[in-house]
Amino acid sequence: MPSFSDTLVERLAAASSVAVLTGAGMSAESGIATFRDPGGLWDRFKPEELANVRAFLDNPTLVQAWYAHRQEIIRSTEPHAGHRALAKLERLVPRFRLITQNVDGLHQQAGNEAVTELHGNILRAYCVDCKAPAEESHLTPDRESDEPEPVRCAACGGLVRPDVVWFGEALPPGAVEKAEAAAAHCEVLLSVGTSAVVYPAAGIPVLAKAQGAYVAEINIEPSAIAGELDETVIGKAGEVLPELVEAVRNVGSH
Ligand code: BJW
Ligand code: ZN
Repeated sequence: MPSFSDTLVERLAAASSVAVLTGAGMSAESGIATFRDPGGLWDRFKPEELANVRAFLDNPTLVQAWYAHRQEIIRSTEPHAGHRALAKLERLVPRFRLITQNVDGLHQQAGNEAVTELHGNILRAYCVDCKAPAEESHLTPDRESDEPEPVRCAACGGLVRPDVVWFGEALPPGAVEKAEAAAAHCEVLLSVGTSAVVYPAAGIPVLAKAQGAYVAEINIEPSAIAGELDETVIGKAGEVLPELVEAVRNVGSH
């Protein structure tokens, strides 16, 4: 039995403009740990303590090693059925925007084209001083020596950091504007696999709702903003999304 409502299927089938916001729960079934669930990536650290410039400057080797480890995991993962369902949905809907907080590139790998990355991409890296992109995005500190040395820029010797957005940093130029415009103009917004505690991303479903969209979230448990939305579909992204998109195709307006 599908856990979503007929209203959601009908609204999606009739919509000419749809936006989707995704978070770490979207990638969980691809084998990438989330941030805040038990056993998640940051179990030993609070993300607010590690994902900021001060933590990086205090201990660049630790932070680089941490990101190098995550790059390795992400390079070996693949999109799942839920990612593929969202790629299908993009082809069904005339105006579609996928807004993601994820830094793993799995939506693009699955075939989505209209993707706005709010928090950057972990597979890129750059120099904090001259801003040059780092060759091969390599972030593995030299652990051969007794005192591991952080990775430095080949051009100027500055520290190399991942091209992601840390707390207190501005989101990529134009990203929030694009996401908010899509949210303000869509008829349906799906918020998938996000705890909705990190802003400005968490404000996007609420903005869509205020502007008249039908807003549903898909999550294994209600998020921090569940009470403000039209519908919470309890279930895994990799199971609910293929069923939902199939139901929309069967209604057939698209
Ligand atoms: C499943 C599932 C399955 C599991 N299926 N579901 C307004 C109010 C209060 C504070 C602020 C505010 N505006 C800004 C702030 C400050 C701050 C903030 O929000 N702080 C809060 C924590 C209080 N925000 C910022 O600092 C942002 N910058 C900013 O606002 O700049 C302003 C500025 C302007 C001009 C100049 C300068 C500054 C930046 C935020 C950056 C966030 N960065 C991180 C790290 C990225 C890099 C990396 O990967 O290391 O982004 S933190 C981390 O959290 C990551 C995520 O994208 C983000 C959100 O997490 P997400 O995706 O929701 O994951 P989880 O783990 O929390 O949740 C997973 C969910 O999935 C759960 O609900 C599960 O139940 C579910 N789930 N399995 C479906 N199979
Ligand atoms: Zn440099």
